[in-house]
Amino acid sequence: MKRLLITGAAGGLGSVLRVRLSHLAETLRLSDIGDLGEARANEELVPCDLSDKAAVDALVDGCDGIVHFGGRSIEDSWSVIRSANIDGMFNLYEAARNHGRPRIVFASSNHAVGYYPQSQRLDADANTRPDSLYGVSKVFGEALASMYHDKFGVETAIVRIGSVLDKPDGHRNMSTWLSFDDFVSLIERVFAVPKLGCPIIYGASANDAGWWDNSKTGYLGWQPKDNSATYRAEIEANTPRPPADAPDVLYQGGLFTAEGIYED
Ligand code: NAI
Ligand code: 15L
Repeated sequence: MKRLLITGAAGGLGSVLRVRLSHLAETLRLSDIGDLGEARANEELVPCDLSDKAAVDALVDGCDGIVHFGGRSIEDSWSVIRSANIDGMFNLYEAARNHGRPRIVFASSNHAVGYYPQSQRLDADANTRPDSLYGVSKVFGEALASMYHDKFGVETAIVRIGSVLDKPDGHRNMSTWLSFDDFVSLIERVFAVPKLGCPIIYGASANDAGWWDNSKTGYLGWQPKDNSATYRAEIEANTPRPPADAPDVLYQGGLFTAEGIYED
């Protein structure tokens, strides 16, 4: 494609994937409210606050695809969540509707289903059970993507990301781990398939201890290769196991279920 927009490009995922996804487009348009550093050869930097509707409209103009990482990525007060994740999503989808309906990868989260017990296996048809205002904002984003698909034909890969890390570093993310390599291969498939639709995909590697079933999105041809089991001995040796009644052991969303409501 000619131009791929990555929002949240200064963040943890964006700063790695701006390099790992550069082959997907002639030009990467990188955006954030944070410091984006220097532009590399095929990059253009467009700072933008997602809550600014006019700025987001201009940001999306001319883009053939979008990887939407921008927004608050953990629990926070409602005003912060609303501005970045609710208003920001609406502004992005309005801009996509106005500018040629580019295909979108939406970084949803396991926290959209975080209150499910770890004993339960989920597929794309599971009802949402958000564990935080952050999780509620991801449920909103998923609903918005679905509506813009049905009403206007904007295609979105809704990726309920687990935990993207170089390697798993705790017992819970033996189940939730998504390697960078597997995430890159998923995004490649999203932009390669002729027809995407608006699927829900669980963003996890091929972990033996996984909780999620992606069989409904087999048509994407995504085959994650990494498996947290490679690191099991290391985790067992170095990381104390939390008590059996700890949120990190009971719920898929782990400690997010124990968050209160934050004041501004
Ligand atoms: P991050 O917090 O490191 O990056 C998010 C970026 O969004 C930051 O650079 C921040 O400056 C930017 N941002 C925040 N508010 C903004 C606004 N109003 N306008 C423009 N930019 C704004 O988060 P990370 O880890 O890179 O995650 C990226 C996305 O993936 C987030 O949407 C997060 O919710 C989602 N996700 C990440 C997971 C992970 O394992 N890292 C797991 C599940 C979901
Ligand atoms: C998320 O949604 C967060 O953005 C990330 O920072 C991690 O907490 C991840 O979920 C997780 O559940 O490990």
